[in-house]
Amino acid sequence: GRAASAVSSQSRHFASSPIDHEQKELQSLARTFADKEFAPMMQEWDENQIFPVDALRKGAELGFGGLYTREDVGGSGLGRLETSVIFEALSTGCVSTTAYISIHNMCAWMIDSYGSEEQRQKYLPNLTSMEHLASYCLTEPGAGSDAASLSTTAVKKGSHYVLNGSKAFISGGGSSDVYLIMARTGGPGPKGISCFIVEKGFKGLSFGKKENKLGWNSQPTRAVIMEDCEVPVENLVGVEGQGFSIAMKGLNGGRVNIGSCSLGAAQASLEAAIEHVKVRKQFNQPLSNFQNTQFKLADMATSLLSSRLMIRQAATMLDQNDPNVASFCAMAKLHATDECFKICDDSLQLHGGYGYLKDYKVNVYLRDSRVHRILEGTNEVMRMVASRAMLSD
Ligand code: FAD
Ligand code: 2MC
Repeated sequence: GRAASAVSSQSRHFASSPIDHEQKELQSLARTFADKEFAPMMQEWDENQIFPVDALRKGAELGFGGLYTREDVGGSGLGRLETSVIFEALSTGCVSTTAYISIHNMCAWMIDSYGSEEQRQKYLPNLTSMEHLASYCLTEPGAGSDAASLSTTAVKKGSHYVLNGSKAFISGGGSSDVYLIMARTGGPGPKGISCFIVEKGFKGLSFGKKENKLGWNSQPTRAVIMEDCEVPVENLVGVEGQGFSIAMKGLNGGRVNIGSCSLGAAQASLEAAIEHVKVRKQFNQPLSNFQNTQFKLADMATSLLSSRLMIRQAATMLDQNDPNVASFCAMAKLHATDECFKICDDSLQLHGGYGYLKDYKVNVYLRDSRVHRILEGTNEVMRMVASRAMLSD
């Protein structure tokens, strides 16, 4: 793929678990891109809520639009471990923008894995180039953590399904061209849910106001509303009743991706803390001379490493189609998003009052990574998934 073949000469120190030569090259490629295209803009995109579509398309030229999508439709055909390494590196430049790319990638993978050949050929070339953008639509006002209780309906009428209902908190909502919408075609519970590809122009599809958020400001979040929305029958993904399973399998990868974005936030926050404590002096010496500072840095690096090891193990299990993958993805997401948020907060503390100023970057990493403990399944839901796997026979 494009990402796999591109090589960058720049190498950087990452406190890292073992990755091979090709993975290091991908890491370096993504970090160089993030340093050049994301990092200088991150604070402006955050402050002014700018969705940087041109930067996304530049990233797609390197293969970031379909990292784990097959190559015949323009994807990079990489594994989940490589994908995780790339999302971590990109997030050091902008967490919010990278997280949107990760959702787009999840949608492309769902069409690639469960869509018909016609759907693949129709939608994926434009998605892998990010000429078109994609959104994932599961959550509803009345169905968040209890996603299987969703109430959007899809009723088959001749050559179309007619969709009615609304989706809440949709990342990319209103800006994306393609929406993967989970809707009920059958009875209550997970088995009654189906997955549809809905295009922005389809009759009966509209959007709510842009939400004002604590972070993730470089991507719009809106409600997606369906009022007698007509979707051609050929836009059903897989078969009726398969939608919840497709949605959950997409999210296993999504949870590893979001965890990877938290790793990038923590890595960048740790790097910023190291720079700051070497330069800032109090009591006639650099902050780095105090044992509290030294121990704090050691603790931050230790929990970053444990998070990274768990995320990379879960990614490897996805690559290997391991039967226990759902609970490992859940535990990795739980651990990495909680620990990495704490690393961002510790970095802010080591910056003192300067950490609280918007002139410094650490506040953005903190705000952007806070939501990773809530979305793609709250960390309480992650505990549910992990404990159910342990307690089931
Ligand atoms: P609730 O389910 O109401 O949960 C509230 C609290 O109760 C949480 O702490 C939760 O853990 C806890 N809780 C709930 N049930 C239990 C239980 N059984 N046991 C213990 N505790 C429980 N969704 C999409 O489909 N697509 C998107 O693109 C998308 N993007 C998002 C972007 C942002 C910025 C945000 C904030 C959300 C996004 N979401 C998206 C929605 C997100 O997935 C949900 O917010 C999340 O799943 C939680 O649902 P909820 O907000 O309804 O919270
Ligand atoms: N991987 C594979 N299959 C899964 C799965 C997973 N992670 N989670 C559930 N399933 C399967 C499960 O095996 C079962 O299938 P089967 O009956 O064939 O055995 C089916 O799905 C139903 O599962 P449960 O019986 O566990 O259903 P229940 O309703 O009790 O709980 C729960 C499901 C809570 C795990 C699910 O609703 C959930 O994950 N909720 C959180 C919702 C969420 O993550 N939303 C994120 C929205 S996207 C987002 O935030 C973005 C930013 C994009």
